[in-house]
Amino acid sequence: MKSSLVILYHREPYDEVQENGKTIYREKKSPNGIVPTLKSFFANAESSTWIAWKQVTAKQQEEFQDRVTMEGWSDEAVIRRIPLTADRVRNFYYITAKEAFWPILHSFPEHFTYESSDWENFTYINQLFAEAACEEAAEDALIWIHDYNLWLTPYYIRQKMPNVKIAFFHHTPFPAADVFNILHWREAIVDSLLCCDLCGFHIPRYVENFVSAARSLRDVELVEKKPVPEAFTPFGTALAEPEMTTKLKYQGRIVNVDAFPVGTNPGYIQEMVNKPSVQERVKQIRDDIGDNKLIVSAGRVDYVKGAREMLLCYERLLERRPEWQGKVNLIMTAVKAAAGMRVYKTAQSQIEQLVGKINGRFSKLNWTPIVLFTEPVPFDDLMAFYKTADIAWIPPLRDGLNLVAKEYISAHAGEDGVLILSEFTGSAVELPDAVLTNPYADKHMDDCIDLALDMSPDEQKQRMTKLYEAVRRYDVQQWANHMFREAKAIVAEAEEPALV
Ligand code: GDG
Repeated sequence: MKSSLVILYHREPYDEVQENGKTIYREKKSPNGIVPTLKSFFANAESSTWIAWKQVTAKQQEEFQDRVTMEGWSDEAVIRRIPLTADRVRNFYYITAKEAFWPILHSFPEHFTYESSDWENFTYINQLFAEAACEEAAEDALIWIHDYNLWLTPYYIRQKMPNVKIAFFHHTPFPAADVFNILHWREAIVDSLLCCDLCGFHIPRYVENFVSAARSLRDVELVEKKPVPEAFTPFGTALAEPEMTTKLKYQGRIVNVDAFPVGTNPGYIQEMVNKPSVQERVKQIRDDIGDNKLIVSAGRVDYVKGAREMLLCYERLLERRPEWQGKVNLIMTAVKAAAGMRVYKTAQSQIEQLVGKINGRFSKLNWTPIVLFTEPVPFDDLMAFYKTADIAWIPPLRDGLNLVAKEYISAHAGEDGVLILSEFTGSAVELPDAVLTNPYADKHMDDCIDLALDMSPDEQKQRMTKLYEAVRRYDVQQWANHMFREAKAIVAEAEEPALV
């Protein structure tokens, strides 16, 4: 049976576990709930397919099972896996995507390397995804593609299925045209994105950046532009935009463009932080640190995430205001990248060296300024860190959105707590009640950490109430609903008789 919904996401939605000699595919757990949310749409579609890649050895490839079903999901929901050898994965994901596209998407042209990229391999894998999608999709299906790893897939699908509906969502920023155009494969990428019916981004600024890149390369007509939806700050901060393009026309086809940021699942996070095991952990942490202020900073090692700037600011704090020595603790997760992702090596050693230096310089027998985790901490621990922390410090130099901000707010609903959030994260234009910080300006960073440490409980609660309102209103369900609502509207529009 052909599928009415096909999702292409390079990550698999399951953990592979062995039970009683059998392989079970169990839904992946994450606090933001993207997989469980998409599951509800899978359940409602008559039949659906999720396509992802799976790294295999040559031997595994021989007897590879390319279609599996997940425990607890409908039998009509199939996971289709594209087997890739380690070499192909390395060239596709670790090198071409992370060394060429990632730095450009995040406006770090100085990190861009072109020589080691393998465009042929990238194209080949995108073609494999497109072929699999065309095999699975019904003629009137919706194909929803996620992220820049699959930039070329819409083009190859459109060649084979001229009438199928294609939606694409970018999880990263989309940079200004003069940065995007550094990619010398820019025409192929833009041509492919212009094959979509809907091209989605987190925030209006990225929509506008895409539109200006597309119009700098191709004769694209601007059909409709509107004031930005009320969820977004229209001015006054680094990534704000007052207006947003919503429709383009290229070679006779309409391309809808839109901003709908990913949300989190606040109800689930509250359930988690109130579990007895997490409450017990919260109590242990409080017993350990007493009345000290606790700051949490969570994320992956990545030069875009601003960990270096945050650590330098923390060091300046302990120097500038020595009364905080022994009175503040920073818990930091900087989860290291997969082995072989050489692009993050420098960022990782920078973090480790700075943490070592700060701890070496300021530690006392009974106090260590920073606790660093480079392996992922268990989910319950992360929830306990959020719940206990007086401050969440999120300093990226650039970030598509940042879900940690929304997770921290969800854990503090109705309570106090301060969120320091970089203006250069997409979520900053949704969360103006955070302490918005500019990680490129030392003095501004210093003022923001001072403000957070000195903020009265009343002001904290007032800000947190507004922050929670924004996170609750635009949660992960709303994100997926938005996408499916828009896709349905596109189908309806296409079916309307043309006016003559
Ligand atoms: C991309 C874009 C965009 C972090 N440390 C641990 C841990 N985490 C979890 C957090 C959160 C997730 O990882 C990180 O989410 P982000 O949104 O911050 O970032 P990316 O992974 O870079 O994701 C980003 C996102 O896509 C969605 O569109 O927001 O801008 O770059 O959920 O909770 N989880 C556990 N242990 C840890 O130590 N268990």
